[in-house]
Amino acid sequence: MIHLTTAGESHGPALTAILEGIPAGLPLQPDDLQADLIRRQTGWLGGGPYRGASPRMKLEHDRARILAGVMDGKTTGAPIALLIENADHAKWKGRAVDSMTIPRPGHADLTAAMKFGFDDLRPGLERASARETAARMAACSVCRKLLAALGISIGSYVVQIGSIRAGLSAMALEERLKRAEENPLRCPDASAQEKMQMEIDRAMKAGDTVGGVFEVAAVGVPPGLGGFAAWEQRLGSRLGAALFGIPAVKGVEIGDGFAIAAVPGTQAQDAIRREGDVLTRASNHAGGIEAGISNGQPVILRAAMKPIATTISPQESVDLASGEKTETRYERSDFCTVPRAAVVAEGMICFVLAGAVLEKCGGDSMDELRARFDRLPRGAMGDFQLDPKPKIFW
Ligand code: EPS
Repeated sequence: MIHLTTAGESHGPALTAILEGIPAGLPLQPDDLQADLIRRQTGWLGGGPYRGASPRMKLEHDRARILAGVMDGKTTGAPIALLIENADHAKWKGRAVDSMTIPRPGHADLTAAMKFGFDDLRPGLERASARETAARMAACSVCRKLLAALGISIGSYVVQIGSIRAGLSAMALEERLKRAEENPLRCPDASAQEKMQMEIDRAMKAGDTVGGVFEVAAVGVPPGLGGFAAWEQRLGSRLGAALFGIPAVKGVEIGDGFAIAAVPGTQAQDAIRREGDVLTRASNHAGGIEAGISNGQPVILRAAMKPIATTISPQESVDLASGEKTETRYERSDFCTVPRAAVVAEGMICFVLAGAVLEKCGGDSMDELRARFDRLPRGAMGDFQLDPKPKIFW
């Protein structure tokens, strides 16, 4: 129902995004996209980036221009075109650039060279760079706006950086999401947050990088999004694919994911209860998705990010021009991107959920969409039509 294409190289003139399928009538200004662009760069809205974000984040002041699909401050239903200029491009334009022939293990350098037969590694890494997520973020922020108009909100928080884990088991989801916005590492646990910054500082001092784990939550998601009739309809498969589409993400879980594999079946489910006229659940191990369909509980996803491949300390490699054993050379990069990736993940979830809502409800205008969305069943007893009579099915 909705489709997103981005284009642009990390140090080219600009990044662009075309987002198709957003209904007409959604109020949209460049300022609406600004908060997410700043959060993607710095981790939060409270000031500059954390220590260990790429120095590029201080050079770029990402701002999206809306080139198409919006008239008189409202979407028209036509494709939305967005453009973010690369400030760093000025340093590259017209300049002869030294060849790059030594691939960094873990980056796109080697796989791109093998795949495309490049005579230099830059054409691969320029597009593979996580700079692309700026364009994605702007487009996904449009999806966030659509979801917000329907009462669906998406947030994220960091649960682990390197070996430091946040202690969040006693903290309600709402509190986690609120506290994540109060520090650039997006960690709701203040004492863990300090240790996480020290972990990043240690990695920087050692010329190394550090990975981690973040969680993304969507609140207000109605029951019934996704499907199980085909594997690609499953909401989990779509959300998982979207998270795996973020550079350096190597693991994804839904709800209690891998941990639930170790407990008996009777303890792994979320008991169904009736409170007055509505059904409630005793827990949310399922992360808001059962059998590929949203169940009305918060949708919770977790993603593990490997440490960034670009390190100041050299790593073993081979010069592809000479064939000689050698070591990697340093290119400017982040030392830790986990908090920034968490914000990108919010965007990806916004994109998938906006698509799933439009698939379920349709509508060419926001008014049509909203009217259909408001009529969706929410799991009240009166919504069910079960009949206890026996039936002959086949
Ligand atoms: C990024 C821009 C890039 C990197 C980083 C993310 O800019 P530059 O290469 O000029 O420093 O800082 O890219 C990566 C982490 C990567 O692996 O490519 C951005 O805007 O997010």
